[in-house]
Amino acid sequence: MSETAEPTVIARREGAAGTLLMNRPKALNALDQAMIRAFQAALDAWRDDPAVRLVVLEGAGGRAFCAGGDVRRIRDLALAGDTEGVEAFFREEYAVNRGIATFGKPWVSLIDGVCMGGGIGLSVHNGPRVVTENALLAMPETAIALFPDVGTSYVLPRLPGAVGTWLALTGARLKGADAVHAGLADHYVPRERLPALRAALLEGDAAVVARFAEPLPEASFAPHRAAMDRCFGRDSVREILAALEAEGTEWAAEQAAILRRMSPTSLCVSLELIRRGAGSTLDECLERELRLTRVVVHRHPDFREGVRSVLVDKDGKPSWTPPTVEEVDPAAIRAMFEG
Ligand code: QUE
Repeated sequence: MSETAEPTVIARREGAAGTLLMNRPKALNALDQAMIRAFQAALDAWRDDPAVRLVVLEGAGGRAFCAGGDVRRIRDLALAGDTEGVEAFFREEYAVNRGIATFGKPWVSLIDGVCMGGGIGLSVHNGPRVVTENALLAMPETAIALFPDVGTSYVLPRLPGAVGTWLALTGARLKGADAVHAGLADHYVPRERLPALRAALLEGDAAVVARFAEPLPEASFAPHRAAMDRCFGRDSVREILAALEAEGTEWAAEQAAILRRMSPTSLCVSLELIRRGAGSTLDECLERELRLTRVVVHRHPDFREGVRSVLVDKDGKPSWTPPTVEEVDPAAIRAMFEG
């Protein structure tokens, strides 16, 4: 506890903009409930305020935009059997994601550093979304046996080809330019130009972003796009693994090896969620995600085990139930969606 507790979200009016600075740099600006409530308060205060023409969102500390949600606390609440506490966290977080999508004014994210999970949810549903050469975007949830939430079950199936499925299942990290190619960001601006861009945005016209944008280098995953679509376009994780193993390339073998480390249940849940999301509205996706948190967080051992392995003990040796994709019962996955 620090005596001079700084707010973890610094919300200000600057010129014609509302500015939001996520300010928990030691936790890579991971979202806790106080931050989520600060976001909701800003949305409520600025939505109908004509003096606020746009919002600028940034992360403090130079390393991260936002690393995700406070999943360590979610795990503690789950271990304590606090279903209400867990429910409140996700309900409030997803309400913020919905509020950003329906804000009605530009919500400019300046992504200069790590942006994963919850950070994607704060940026992807509105725009323009700006990335620098220092940005690193990912949906890493299958490593902790969660699933792509914060409305990304709506976004991911709408990315080109099977890119969204690949991102969700492997947790692939995209650098700034790749994130634009994938459709998770709109503009690539060098980090050194951000202060000038920020100053220009305070005048209230989000279209200035285009003047700072630089041409994109080719996507680093471009050579693998055809194989990605061939393999990750399948309708079961078993088929995806079989397709990857049949490719016979180094890239495909790497992807299969990555999938083999993730929670098998989470892979199956995530794939089903993305496939269902393709035919749903954002609201329906957020509602489905919220229902799924109740099952995944409280009624399955993998989430606790995944957070333990990745964030608590950091041993990188999760023990999954069941341990392999081959042992996952498809009927059990369907049952998780029925609640
Ligand atoms: C998967 C995740 C998360 C993750 C790592 C994963 C996640 C998350 C964090 C995280 C990182 C740094 C922190 C923190 C949390 O890491 O959701 O508090 O300081 O929030 O492999 O889903």
